[in-house]
Amino acid sequence: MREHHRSTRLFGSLLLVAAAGLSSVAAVPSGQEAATTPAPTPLGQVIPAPASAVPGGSAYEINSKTRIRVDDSRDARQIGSYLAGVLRPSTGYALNVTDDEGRDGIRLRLASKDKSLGDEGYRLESKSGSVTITARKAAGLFYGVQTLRQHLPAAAEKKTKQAGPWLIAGGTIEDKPRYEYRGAMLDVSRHFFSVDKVKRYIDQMSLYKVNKLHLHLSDDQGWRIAIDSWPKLAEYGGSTQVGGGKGGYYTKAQYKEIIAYASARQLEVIPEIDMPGHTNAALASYAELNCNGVAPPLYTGTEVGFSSLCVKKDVTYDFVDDVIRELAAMTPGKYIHIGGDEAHSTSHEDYVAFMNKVQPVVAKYGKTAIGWHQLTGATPAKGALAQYWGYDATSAAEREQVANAAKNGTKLVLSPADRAYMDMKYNKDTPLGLAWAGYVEVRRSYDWDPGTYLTGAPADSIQGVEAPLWSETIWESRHIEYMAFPRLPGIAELGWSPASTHDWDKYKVRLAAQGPRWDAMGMDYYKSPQVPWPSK
Ligand code: TNX
Repeated sequence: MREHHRSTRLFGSLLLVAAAGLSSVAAVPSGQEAATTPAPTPLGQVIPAPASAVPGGSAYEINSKTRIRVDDSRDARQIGSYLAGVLRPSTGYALNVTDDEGRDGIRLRLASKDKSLGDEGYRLESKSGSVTITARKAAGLFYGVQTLRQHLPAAAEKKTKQAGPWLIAGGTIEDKPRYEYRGAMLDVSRHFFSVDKVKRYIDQMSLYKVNKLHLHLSDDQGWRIAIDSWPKLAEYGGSTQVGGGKGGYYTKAQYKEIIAYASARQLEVIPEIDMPGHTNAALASYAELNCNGVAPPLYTGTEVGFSSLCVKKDVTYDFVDDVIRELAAMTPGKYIHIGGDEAHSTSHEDYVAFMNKVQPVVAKYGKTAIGWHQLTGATPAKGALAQYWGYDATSAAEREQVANAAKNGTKLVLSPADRAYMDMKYNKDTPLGLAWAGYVEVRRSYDWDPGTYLTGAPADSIQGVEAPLWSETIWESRHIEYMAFPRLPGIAELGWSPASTHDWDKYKVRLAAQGPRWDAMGMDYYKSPQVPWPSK
C-alpha cells in the first residue's frame, strides 16, 4: 500500500534547492567568451537524440533576408508560421513565409512518397545557403522544426531582440521515432489548471517531440469537463480541489480550444475519466450513482481508494454511456482512457464486470480504450492499451499479470512510477511532490530501457512511454516546470531515440544545454547536481 506524504505543504523558494545544485563545469574557459564567435551547436546535439546525424560542410546562417519557404499546403504553411513566430522576436528579422519555390532559406517540404521517413520522421539538411526539412507528414515537419530550433543559440528562445549570429551546423539528420506513443499526463483534477496553463505545458512538452497529452479529467477531488447530459458533474463536482480551493472545469469550447492548440503542435489529447474508483466528485454530484442512494460530500484531501461507482445499478451504465458519448464526440483522437486504478472499494468480481461493460461503450463510440495496468486483472478488450505504473516494489505476481496480458496481445504504455512519475520528489529536500515510489533523480528517470524493462513482456508489445504528473501538491505553472524539467525530456528521449543512442554521460551534456533555453523561455526547472549545467 502506498502512502501519500501530506505533511509538507512546502512552498518556500524553489531557488534555494536549485542553488545547491550548480555544477562548476564551464562550457567556455573564462576570458575567451568575447574573443570568437561561439561555435554553433554540433549537429545532432539535441533532445531527443536523432536516429542519425552526419555533420559536414558549412553552417547555415539565418539573416535578415531569410525566408521560410513552404510547400503550398495548409500544414506546411501553418508550421512555417509557427517557426516564424518563434524566431521573429529574438532575431528581429521579418522571416516571411512564402510558397515561392527557391533553393535558399529555411525550406519546409512535404514529400509524401518518401516512405523511409515514416509518419513522424523527417530529414534536415543544413548547408551554407539553406536548411531544408523534408517529411512525409505535418508531424515530421513539426519535429524537424523542433530539431532546427535546438541547434540555434538559447537566445533564439527569448521574446526580445537578441544579438546573433543564428547558425545551424552543416550536415544531414535523418530521424524518426522508436515508439509511436510518447506521452505526458497532467492531472487537472487534484488541482485544476486553466486553459492557459495547459497551453504553456503543451508548448514545453512539444519541444521534445511528445505526441500524446493525457488529461486526467476526473478524480475524487474534481470533475473537470462539462457533460451536458449530467451538468452537475462539472458545476458541482468541479467546484473544489485538493486543499479546498475553488477548482474549476473546462467548458466544451475550452476543451476544444486545448485540443486545437495541442493538435497544432502534433499532440493528440487523450481524455481520462477514471472509473470505477476515483469517482467521489461524480458520486457527490448525483446521489443515484451511489449504491445507497446517498451523495457523499465533496472531497478535498489526498487519500485514494475509497470511492466506487455502483457496479450493480443500471443508471451507472447510462451515466458511463452519456459521458463517453459526449467525450468521444469532442475528441478527435483515437483513445479514451477509462482509468481503472486503485479501485480498492470495488470487489474483484465487480471490477471485472464493470470493465466488461464499459470497454464496449468506448468501442461503440469509435474509440480505443486505455486503462491503468489493473485493467489486465480484468479482461482487456481487443486493441486496448494498458498503462503500467508499477515500480521496483511492485510484486512479481502483478508484473507477471501485466506481462502475460502483453503476451496475449495487450499493448503497453510504460510509466514506471519510480522512473516516469513527474510528481515524485527528486530527493528528500524537494519542496513539491510525493515520495511513495521513492526519490527519482534525473539520471534514474532516464536510465532504463522501455524495450527490456518489464520482464516477460515482448518488445513489440511496448507501444511507448508516458510521464504522468499528478497534482496533489502542485497548482502553478512553475510547479509543473520544476517537477517536469529536467525529467520530461529524458522520458521523451526514451520514447523517441533508438536504444543505441542511450548513454547517460552523453545525454547529460545535451540536457545541460537545455538549461539556458529554459532560462530564455522563462521556465523554472530543478538544477540537478547530476547535470553539468553551463555556468553563466
Ligand atoms: C497513484 S498512478 C495514482 C494517483 C495518484 C498518484 C500519486 C495511478 C494510476 N494512481 O491516484 O495521484 O499515485 O503519485
